[in-house]
Amino acid sequence: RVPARLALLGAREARALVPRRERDAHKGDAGRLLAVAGSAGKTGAAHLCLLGALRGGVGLAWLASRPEVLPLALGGLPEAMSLALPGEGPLGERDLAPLLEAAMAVDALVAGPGIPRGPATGPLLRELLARSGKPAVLDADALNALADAPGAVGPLPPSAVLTPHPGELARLLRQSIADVQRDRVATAVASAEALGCTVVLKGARTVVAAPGEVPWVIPTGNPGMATGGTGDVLAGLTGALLAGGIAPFDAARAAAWAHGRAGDLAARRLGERGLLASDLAHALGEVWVEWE
Ligand code: NPW
Ligand code: AMP
Ligand code: MG
Repeated sequence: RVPARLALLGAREARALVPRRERDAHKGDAGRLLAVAGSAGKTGAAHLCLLGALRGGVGLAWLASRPEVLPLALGGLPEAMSLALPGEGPLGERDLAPLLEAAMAVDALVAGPGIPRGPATGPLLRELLARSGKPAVLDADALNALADAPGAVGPLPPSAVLTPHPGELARLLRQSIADVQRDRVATAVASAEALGCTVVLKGARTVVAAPGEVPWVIPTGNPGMATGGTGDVLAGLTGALLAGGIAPFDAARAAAWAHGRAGDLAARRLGERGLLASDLAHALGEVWVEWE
């Protein structure tokens, strides 16, 4: 269905979604985040996700991944902590117990960037969200894992934030990428209604939709962001805002806006061509300077 209207998220509106830190805040107030990310060939996805979360202002962040991934993913990131998931191969049933225990000690979850997936990964993630009750960002291969299950992809908890690019949303909806892109706002709205949670349809002019809400279009960002790893930074940043207690739809909109603005500031210095995902993550600091 075509939405009645849509709204363009302005700088002041985005900024108003992220409260200033209280003068007496401690790291627990800033929020604790558990990120399930990374695999042997994709340690960088986990690194960038954690970097996005830490530059996004999270108080404490843990990476949960296979043991051999951790040293590579967390190299150069001494602020992050880790949880080794014993064993090897795709994430599945046996990973539920350690993940659930860790999830109960944090304020929000991120799952997906670079994770190894198999037939049991989608059910594991659904179980983790349902049993922990924590707000969660699902990105990248967490979305593909949900799409791997046969039949239509069923609803998720309302506190979930999905951050698909058009290829990932096409897989989830069992449509073509052209179908998704034909009317991005209508597709984002329909998928948020069908999945029962916030959907961030990424790409030039990101659309953020949630059930019963007017969809918002994010005007920040540039084609320099079309480079590996920028989406992983967004997943971590969104998780940081969720962990800080911001409601899912607000966290999703603020994160998408700030992520695009950081991309714009970094591209001014490095050029669209020179921009790296890690530059974008570090430029989040410049966005917070503007906002604070
Ligand atoms: P095409 O064919 O290029 O035109 P995949 P991925 C389409 C991790 N990473 N508009 C695209 O289209 C991620 O976290 C690890 C239109 C293609 O069909 C994931 O876990 C990195 N189409 C995993 O790798 C750095 C668009 O989607 C498909 C589109 C795979 O993620 C890289 C590609 O998507 C990466 O972040 C758009 N705006 N955007 C690391 N350093 O460790 C995408 N498509 O197959 O899901 O592959 O996104 O690279
Ligand atoms: P991913 O494909 O998961 O790495 O995510 C790519 C990130 O870069 C998303 O946040 C996109 O919205 C952003 N991005 C990619 N291409 C563009 C573009 N041409 N204009 C604005 N943002 C973009
Ligand atoms: Mg991605």
